[in-house]
Amino acid sequence: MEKAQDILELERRFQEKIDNDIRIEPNDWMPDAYRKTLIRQISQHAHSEIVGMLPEGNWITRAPNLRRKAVLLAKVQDEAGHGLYLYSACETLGADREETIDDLHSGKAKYSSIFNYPTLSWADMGAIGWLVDGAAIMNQVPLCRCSYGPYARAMVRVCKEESFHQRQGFEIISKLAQGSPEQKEMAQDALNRFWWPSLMMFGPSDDDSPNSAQSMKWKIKRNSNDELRQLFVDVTVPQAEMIGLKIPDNDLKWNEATQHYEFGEIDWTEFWEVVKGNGPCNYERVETRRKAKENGEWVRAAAVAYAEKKKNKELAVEA
Ligand code: FAQ
Repeated sequence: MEKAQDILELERRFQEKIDNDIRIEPNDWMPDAYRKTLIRQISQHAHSEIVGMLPEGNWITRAPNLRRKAVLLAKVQDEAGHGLYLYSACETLGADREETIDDLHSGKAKYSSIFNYPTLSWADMGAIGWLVDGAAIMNQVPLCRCSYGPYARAMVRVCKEESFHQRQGFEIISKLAQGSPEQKEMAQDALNRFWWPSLMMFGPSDDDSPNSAQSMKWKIKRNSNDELRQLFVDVTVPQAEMIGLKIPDNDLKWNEATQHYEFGEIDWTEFWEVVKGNGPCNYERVETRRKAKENGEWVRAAAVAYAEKKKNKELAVEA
């Protein structure tokens, strides 16, 4: 057992490394609370990538042409890859992958609120790429400088792919916005439905974010929830104007003095309801993932049986 003084010294050295921007690696000493916070954030992030495949997966069979279908398929596969890097990063902290996934299936684990909204039209594929991937990049670019090495390195590749996703979404939405009146209406409707949930992706406002202060001290998070949300609004509003769509916020206005957009109040009651499991698609999303695991049981059993048979054969040859 480490003595209390030893732990204080270890903690002091740990924080010193963080303050000097020296990365923490899996075998380094770290406080339990740092490990727990990372497991919490990275596993939620992994679940978000995996559940995040579902709203877009819904449109793969109905993409309007072969090019759109191939691109959407590739994007959804990328999200699966992101989930796998992140589950691996979580394992480097000692988390058990199966238990982590079971927590998602039992409803114990959180994942991003945004994926509990339905995708009602093809334009939603544009809105998701443009807004949801756009918000994800804004939040994930600073995570490339996270103090924990495996998470930071995973984020570098994830951000490159997300930036392709954002552009493909913007291309879809801008084509629709320049199309027939019906297409433009579809694009506007998708923006109307996805705008506020996209702002909610950044999490509660700084005053109501219990984890932010410590996560910033540990340099897990480099910016606060509100800072990133503001950046997202500042970047996205001119993009909407450029393609002739209207952000659904009557309070939105440019502030010359601050050089930022002011925007209306987020419906935090809706946000917390969705986080608690009461959003439009929470039940359906978790149930789909649970069934996917159940239906894949025979594949895993066959793979294990094959591996055991192969091992026994090798042992017999050695004997
Ligand atoms: N939804 O104290 P904070 C993507 C929870 S990936 C649900 O501020 P923190 C790619 C939070 O967990 C999108 N829950 O927490 C893609 C905490 O609960 P806990 C996911 C939320 O961790 C695109 C409580 O509220 N990205 O989109 C949400 O310091 C297209 C208090 O909040 C990441 O996960 C929310 N929106 O800051 C895939 C990025 N917000 O755990 C497919 C990494 C907050 O104490 C298609 N994560 N909560 O019980 C982060 O940067 C942070 O975890 C935040 C939250 C900023 C999300």
